[in-house]
Amino acid sequence: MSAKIDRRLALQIGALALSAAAFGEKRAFADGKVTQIKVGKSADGSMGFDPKEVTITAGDTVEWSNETTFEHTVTPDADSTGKFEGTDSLKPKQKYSTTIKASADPIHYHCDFHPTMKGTIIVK
Ligand SMILES: [Cu+2]
Repeated sequence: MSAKIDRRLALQIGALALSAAAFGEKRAFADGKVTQIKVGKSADGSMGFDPKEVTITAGDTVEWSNETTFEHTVTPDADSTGKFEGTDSLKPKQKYSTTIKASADPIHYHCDFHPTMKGTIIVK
């Protein structure tokens, strides 16, 4: 490979890296913000979701993380089926994130293993 071709290749790689960086920034902006919810422990110490209720903008991402030593699920209630997929078992230290689309009604979800664990997502 000649030095001339080497230099051309280096320029192309540089341009590619620049456009990837620009794309990355644009994408992060378009994806909206990430709202985090702890799974298993409520603010009051009981088993639940923390925060119990979040208000987000359509297109935002919600990320649940299991910070307990128990398995839980993040499952849409019957009235919110199809609003997001949800999980089977979310094991300790596992995370689940999904993008939430517009929803006129509040989205309700629960944990299949612990019926008292309930959460709400309000989409503005
Ligand atoms: Cu649970």
